[in-house]
Amino acid sequence: MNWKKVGMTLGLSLTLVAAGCGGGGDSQEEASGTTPSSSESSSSSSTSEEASTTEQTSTNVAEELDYTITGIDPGAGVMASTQTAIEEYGLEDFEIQSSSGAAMTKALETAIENEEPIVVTAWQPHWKFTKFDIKYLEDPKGVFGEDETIHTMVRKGLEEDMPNAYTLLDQFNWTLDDMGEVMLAVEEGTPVEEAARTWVDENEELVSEWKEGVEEVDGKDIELLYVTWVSEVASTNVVKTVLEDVGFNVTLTSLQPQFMFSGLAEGEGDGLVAAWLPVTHGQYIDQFGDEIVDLGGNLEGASIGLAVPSYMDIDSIEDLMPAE
Ligand code: PBE
Repeated sequence: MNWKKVGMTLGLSLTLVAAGCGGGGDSQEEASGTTPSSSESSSSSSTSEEASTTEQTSTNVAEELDYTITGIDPGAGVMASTQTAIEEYGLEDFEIQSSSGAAMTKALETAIENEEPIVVTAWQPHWKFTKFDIKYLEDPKGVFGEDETIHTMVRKGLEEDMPNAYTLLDQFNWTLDDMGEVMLAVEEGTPVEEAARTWVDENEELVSEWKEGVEEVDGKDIELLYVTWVSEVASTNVVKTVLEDVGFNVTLTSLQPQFMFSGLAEGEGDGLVAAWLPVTHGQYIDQFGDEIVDLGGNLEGASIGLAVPSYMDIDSIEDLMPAE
């Protein structure tokens, strides 16, 4: 399989993240100012006016959004769920624009700077919820599921071939806040290896639990598969750092989501810490789960959904529906 090529393409999108972050930090203030219509709210008898406003808003929202949902890479679970949402909520007039995580956050940033409407495929943990004033749209039909757990998975035979790596991967476990710290450092410009190193050094106690019963090895090769979503860049690099600390020689291979799972099933790589369940990557587990060993959750409380800037006057995916 052509790992290199895929890796390079994704490497480029990482560069774009870095470029996109550099200048954006201090130009946000303006966007959070007052809304232009706030002086109108003094009029009291506005029931009928409100009703028609709601209807109009719906029409306008779909139109103003150009019937477009700004997505990320096509193989992402949140993209598949968005396609399901389009069907379930009768949003057939909408199109999902696929791009990359970096391009999505850039589009979000630009829209917010201009206070324009935008709806994006979103997930947490992700720094966009800290950096931007955005909200998930309610999902009354439950298309995007409830809280997700991120799982660690390894290839068949790893337990026998590399028991120490297996034990360490099995014991890897952290929280939303932990992952958030690494992600934020990277978003603020720290090279990811350095951010991972710092986090590992500052969290010795937790990390020592992952290493319990793990014996040092002498330069054994191990390959972890991942996708360059900012959350997975953070987790995979932290695990790499700890594996290196016990003597492994770690290669990270970035792939498109489907190849991350098929690659592990075929034994092309040794493990991954990036499987979101039950909904996000459910389709991949249906497809490849029998050929993969699931070591269980490494992080609880993740989530996916559609998100909009808080200044947008809608709260639910249902509100995207164009009025008749
Ligand atoms: N994500 C980040 C991935 C899983 C991790 C939400 C973009 C996805 O949708 O597949």
